Amino acid sequence: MQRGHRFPAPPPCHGPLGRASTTPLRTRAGQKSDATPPPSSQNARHDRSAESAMKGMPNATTRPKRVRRSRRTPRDDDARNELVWRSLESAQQCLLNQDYGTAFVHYLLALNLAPGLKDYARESFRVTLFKWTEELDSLGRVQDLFDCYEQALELFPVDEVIVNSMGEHLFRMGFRDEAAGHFHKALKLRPDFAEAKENFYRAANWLVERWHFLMLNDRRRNQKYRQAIQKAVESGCSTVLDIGTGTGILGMCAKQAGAARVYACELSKTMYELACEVVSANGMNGTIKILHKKSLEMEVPKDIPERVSLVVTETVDAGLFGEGIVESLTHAWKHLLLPPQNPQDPYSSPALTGRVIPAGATVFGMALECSEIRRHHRVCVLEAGGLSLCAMGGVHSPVSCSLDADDSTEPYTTERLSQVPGGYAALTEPFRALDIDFNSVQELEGLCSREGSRFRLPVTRDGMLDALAMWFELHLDKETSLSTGPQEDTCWEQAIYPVQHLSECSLKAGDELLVEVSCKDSCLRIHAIAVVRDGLVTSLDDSASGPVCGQTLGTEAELCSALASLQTGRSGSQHACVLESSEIAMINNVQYHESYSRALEKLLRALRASRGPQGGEGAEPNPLYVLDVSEGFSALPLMAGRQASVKAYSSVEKQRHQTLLRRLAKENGLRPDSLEFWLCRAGEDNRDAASAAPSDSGTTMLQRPSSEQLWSAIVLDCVEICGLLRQKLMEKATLARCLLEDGGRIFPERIVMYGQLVESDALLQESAVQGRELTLGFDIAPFINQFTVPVHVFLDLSTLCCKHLSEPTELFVLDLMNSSANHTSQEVKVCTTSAGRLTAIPFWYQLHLDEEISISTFSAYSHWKQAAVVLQQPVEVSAGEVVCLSIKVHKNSLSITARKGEEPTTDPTHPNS
Ligand code: 44T
Repeated sequence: MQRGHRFPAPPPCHGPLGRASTTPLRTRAGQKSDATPPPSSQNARHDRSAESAMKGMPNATTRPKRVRRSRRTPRDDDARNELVWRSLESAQQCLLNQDYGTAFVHYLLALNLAPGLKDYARESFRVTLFKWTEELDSLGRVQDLFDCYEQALELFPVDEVIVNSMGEHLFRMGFRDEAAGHFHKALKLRPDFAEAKENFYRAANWLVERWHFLMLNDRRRNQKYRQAIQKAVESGCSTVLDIGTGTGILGMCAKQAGAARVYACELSKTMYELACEVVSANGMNGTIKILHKKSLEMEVPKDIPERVSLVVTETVDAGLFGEGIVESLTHAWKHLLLPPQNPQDPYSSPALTGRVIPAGATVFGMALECSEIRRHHRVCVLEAGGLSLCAMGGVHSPVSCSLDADDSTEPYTTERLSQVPGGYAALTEPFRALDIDFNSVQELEGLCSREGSRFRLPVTRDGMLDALAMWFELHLDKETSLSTGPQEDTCWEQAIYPVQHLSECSLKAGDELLVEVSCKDSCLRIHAIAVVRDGLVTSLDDSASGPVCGQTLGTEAELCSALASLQTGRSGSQHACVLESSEIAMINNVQYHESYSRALEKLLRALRASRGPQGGEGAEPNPLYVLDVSEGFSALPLMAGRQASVKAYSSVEKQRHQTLLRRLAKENGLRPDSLEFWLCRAGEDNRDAASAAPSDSGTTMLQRPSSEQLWSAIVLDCVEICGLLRQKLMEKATLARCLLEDGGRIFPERIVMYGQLVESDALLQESAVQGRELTLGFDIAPFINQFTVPVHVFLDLSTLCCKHLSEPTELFVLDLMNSSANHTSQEVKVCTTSAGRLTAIPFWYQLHLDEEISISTFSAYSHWKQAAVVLQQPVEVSAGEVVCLSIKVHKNSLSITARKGEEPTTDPTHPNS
């Protein structure tokens, strides 16, 4: 639910691409930071001298010179051959000795001297390169690492494995644009290269956010923008700047409307390149000047030769200001636009004055009850799996706009309220929270310095105050507006400000809710301050418990003085702890904890029984060891640690998570030694092992509890919140199996993936620009659709607009206790239950903890979201027809293709074909 973590943000990356979540590549507003490359930029790498290129090599003081000699004598040739063979031999020997750096230097020398041997040595060269760069990576020698790749690519410029692998390093280090380029190239070299394909999709998801498709498919929005631009240009605005041009669409509208000169800027490199392609494909090459720049960095005449008469922009997010429109327009008025029209002179020429589309906006707000928002932002249960959770009281999510919120918090999250699972109830009427005139630089500048405005909202029905929501009407000009409201038929989401006060807040019809709307750090904020009931003001401030300010109110002045005496803002509870909203939803997932608690108890009881009585009277039996390697916060070790003679190990890394677990352990009467933190131990006892693979704590963690002990149970976190299986899951399971005592188990022991055939227009809309028609008459689809990805994540299947064409069907099984295979390839026949256009196959998992107990990742209170494969080509089906699904799981990438039952499969290598 948190912005930047839910759809349309991409899934977090693990495994080969590292843990993207630890690389802060997104700004608060969700903008990509590819405008500011990390320290060692592409150019820096290209500008390097040959000397610095040698830094990547150990024991190397001189670069193998590629001196071209005009004439060679036979003696020279002999000497050269001798050198080549000796180098090759040394390379192989070093490779065997795991001295990869030296092996790499020898290979470079040999193959540069004798290119004819490249094919012969290719495989070993690749292994050497990968091993050596892995080592450089773990030593943090980034520059050296890329030097090696560049040298390797000079030798093997069309080796798709090397190209792809370099892309993986680039991606992990934050050069996402360049990484995507490498994956794309690798795929061009070998179109069926599964790893490169998965990597490309992952990068595409980062680089071109899915809402681009929604916006381009929103015909009404496109037409309204075009109309407003056309009118402005026809009225005389002849020079135009499109800020945040995306695919270039608004700039092209201006040009088409007859603007004399059009400029456009775009901060994302990928989008900038896309805009260049689109503009040129539409025959406007050279007529629109596109800059890869943030508008705030633009100057006249350096970047554009003149001030413009019209700025067009759609740099607005669900919270209106989150893409920085206030700063961009303030800057544009000062540096890029002609002076505004003088109100005293309404007839001044539009060609000599400046104006902005959109001209302004009106923001609306509303209070609401919504159980889905509640369960993601506050702990609602007091007990789970037999554990008391009272110590969780102070936990809150990182979405908060209270006054003392720090950098780690977001002021709002987003939600499409019309589709929120479980629905919502409005507790007040929508109210007009703010009006902003984008044509007034004074208003733009004053926005953040102005005092917050307070509103008294009559409560219209009883309910729990879970959130305040905001949306807006964007006034393109005097006649045309676009609304992002929850009632509209729009693809826009609304900004959600969860109410996170310690005590629940029940409102009653007839109450008055006092809210404050303000603008801080260029973000709109809305904050519930107090409730007025029967003339009594109750503060909603957390520093107070219950009604702090019982004051009878008569006049407005009395209310004001009562409010003034109320402190606003969270004063900070002693026990406050921030958990991700998905972690809070997990705590609230009672069924998940009950299931784990029962399964763990069953297993541990059985193991204890099988060991029989131990030691003498009063002697401590040997403990049973339980390890939970969940990602992020997990209370499961407490469920194990609660039982007699169990030592439970948690792998939570963050200090605040450990503190919270200790507090819970104490509250639940666990003995202090029954809960331990595995990472602290792993750090102390196995420092070498841990530092050898810093990017993969998951597998580093998988070790014996101590040299002479094995685990009784290992809890593996198999499914990411976004709905995909975790990377390297089967490798981890294989490793975990080796560390289990006799009778020990992995939880879950088996995962069954289910899927369902559906017709969903909604999924298509956010997957690619639809239809054969041009977009506003422009050819855009083929370019942006290159960034289409087949797997959609973070879906709420319960509210996805779709028609079911089949029953849920088992697609495949992963046996974590048995198979060592990490890929599966399978054909499944599904019988359709209704006719329709099969466009997508949503999928989810049943996690079997043991024979009897299982958990679904698609249940009413699940903390997991679901995912779906969107088919490249829809398949028309009639009711009762059989559809054959060909499912391939390779490492972590899943692909599903569908064909009608009777059609022969096109894959001759398929085992079932
Ligand atoms: N999301 C809408 C936000 N930019 C739209 O790089 C609505 C989200 C949304 N370039 C569901 C539905 C919807 N100078 O490419 C981006 C961005 C660029 C700038 C140069 C600047 N100062 C900026 C600021 C942003 O502008 C483009 C558009 S931002 C639009 C945000 C369908 N979820």
